[in-house]
Amino acid sequence: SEHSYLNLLKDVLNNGVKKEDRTGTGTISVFGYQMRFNLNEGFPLLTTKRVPLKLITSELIWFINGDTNIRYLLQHNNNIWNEWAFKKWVESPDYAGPDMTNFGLRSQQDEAFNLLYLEQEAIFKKRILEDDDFAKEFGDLGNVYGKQWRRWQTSQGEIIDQLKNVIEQIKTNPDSRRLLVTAWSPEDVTPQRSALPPCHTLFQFYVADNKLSCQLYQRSGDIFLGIPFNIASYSLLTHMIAKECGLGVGDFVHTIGDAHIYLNHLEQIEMQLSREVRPLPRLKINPDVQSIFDYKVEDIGVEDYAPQPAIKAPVAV
Ligand code: THF
Repeated sequence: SEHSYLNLLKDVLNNGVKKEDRTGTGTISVFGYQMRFNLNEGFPLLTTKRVPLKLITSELIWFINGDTNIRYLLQHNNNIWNEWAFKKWVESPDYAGPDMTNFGLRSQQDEAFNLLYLEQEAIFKKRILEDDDFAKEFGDLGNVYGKQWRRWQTSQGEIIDQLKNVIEQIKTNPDSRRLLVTAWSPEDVTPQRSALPPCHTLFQFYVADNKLSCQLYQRSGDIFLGIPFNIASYSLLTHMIAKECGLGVGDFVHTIGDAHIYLNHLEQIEMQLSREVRPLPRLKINPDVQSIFDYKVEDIGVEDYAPQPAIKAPVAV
């Protein structure tokens, strides 16, 4: 239930160690943590703050479609991957605007700079949406999830559709202990090949009693902003695949390596922990969609979702 997540927040606040990180923000962190959500108890979308399911759905459909270009996300008013594409642009010879070095931190600390940043970000978004060549060059994040799940490239030049294959295996060989999809490729985790090495390294399915369970190994998790998205996203994926395979749903097991709270999220977390938990919503999937590859954002929704208000927080880049 949602308490698994709230306990994660409390455990890291109480037992986490201070640790510097790539982004320069600073974190408190623990290593090795596991949560379990029984998907029959409701859909695990947090109620102690509003979590935007529309953004989670469009991101997941983007992955499932094998897309790695943020243009699709922007067309769905989804801005959660902008910073990583923007970074590539402002560090390229093509960029001629004001210096954007370290824009993530500076935009939080310097209001004048923040205005410059917002201006450049708006220009960037408009060009991604309107200019095909620009979008091809600067909208693509490289070998991120969509590519790795659907178009894994082998050193022999073959393409492997891991997602399609795992669904086929769940249908024909449900007792298999090899129902895995990996996003992590040692060849690809260089800045040239992917904007951000995948946080969701690997996931595995498990079928028992005609129910489909899923476990994610996440190497690194931003507990306040990312983890609530990730829980809902993999739970939704499990529902979609279970439906396609004629199975019920079991558990979503979430295993995290470096589970961290950014130091600029502490006040938000204190507020969230002071709130009462409400009943989880129920997932509604359009029953007419047969294949996981045919979903549109409108096909997914929740019922009886009555969360407390959203809590804003800066994302570390
Ligand atoms: N980097 C960091 N630092 N944290 C992450 O969670 C993260 N992600 C993805 C890639 N890199 C990451 C991007 N996922 C939000 C949520 C998920 C993200 C990125 C950002 C976020 O800001 N959510 C807001 C709402 C945003 C909005 O309404 O536009 C929220 O309040 O939940 C790990 O997957």
